[in-house]
Amino acid sequence: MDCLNQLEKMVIEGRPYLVETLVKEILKNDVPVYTILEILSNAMERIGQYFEEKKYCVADVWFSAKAFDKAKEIIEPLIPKISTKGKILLGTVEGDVHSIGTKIVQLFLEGDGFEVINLGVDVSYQMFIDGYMEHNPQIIGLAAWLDTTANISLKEAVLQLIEYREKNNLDFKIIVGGLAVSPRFAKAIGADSYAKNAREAVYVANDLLNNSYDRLKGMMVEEAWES
Ligand code: B12
Repeated sequence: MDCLNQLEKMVIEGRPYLVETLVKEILKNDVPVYTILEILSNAMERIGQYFEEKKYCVADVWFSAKAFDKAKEIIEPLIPKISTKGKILLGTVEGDVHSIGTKIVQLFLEGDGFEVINLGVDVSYQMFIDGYMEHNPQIIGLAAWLDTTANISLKEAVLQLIEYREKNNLDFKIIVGGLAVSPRFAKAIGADSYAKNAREAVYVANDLLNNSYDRLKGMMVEEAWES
């Protein structure tokens, strides 16, 4: 437990080398990878808060992102790639370089049995369409962090994907997320669903594909979508 608290602290303090040592130590003690993932997710959410409160500047955030990437590098190969639940194409929209959130969403979805193709950052609508043609996913997940990219690139990408879906008589679903997106905005631009965080993204993805999942936790998502 002490090591887990220490890990959260070291990610927040942005110390990649200590994070590497700690994650390896934690894994030796048979701690589930999912627990480590929760710790990383909490740490990164805390960093977002610190930034808002002006306790952290961009450089601090950058070091924490490096520490997060180091931990991700170690735990990613350990996440069982069962991929029985369906395929999801993920990406951060054009003009936006925020990637930590989508990486966390990817790890949570993979941990739940989805196959995820993460197109990374600065993804244009055409790249999403090309990605669909190449991988044939059941769900496409798009995210935006900046007001500008949400209002321009995300809106455009969702519009183009809906047009492409209708024109070709396809039935993939569109989920949107990221800090600049609200359930209301998601609905207004025509997305099929929205998730506030990685945990919700897992419930929403299961719900859209009618997979079984924890109904109680799913309710919270549905309430957010209704409001
Ligand atoms: C880290 C960070 C950066 C890092 C990004 C590093 C990286 N590799 O990702 C760096 C330093 C590069 C950066 C750059 C910039 N940033 Co910045 N950044 C942040 C910060 C502090 C934290 C974001 C984060 O990683 N949070 C932690 C993760 C775990 O949480 P999350 O991102 O919310 O992700 C969760 C959910 O959104 C959801 N989710 C994520 N993806 C998806 C996908 C789908 C499909 C779904 C359903 C759900 C989902 O699940 C995730 C996990 O639970 C935020 C502040 C904040 N409060 O969040 C500002 C913030 C987003 N940045 C901001 C700005 C302005 C910028 C810059 C323009 C700064 C500048 N002047 O250069 C540039 C933009 C460059 C660009 N073109 O994109 C603003 C945006 C303001 C706005 N509303 O437009 C914010 C809000 C800070 C602020 N208050 O000013 N940034």
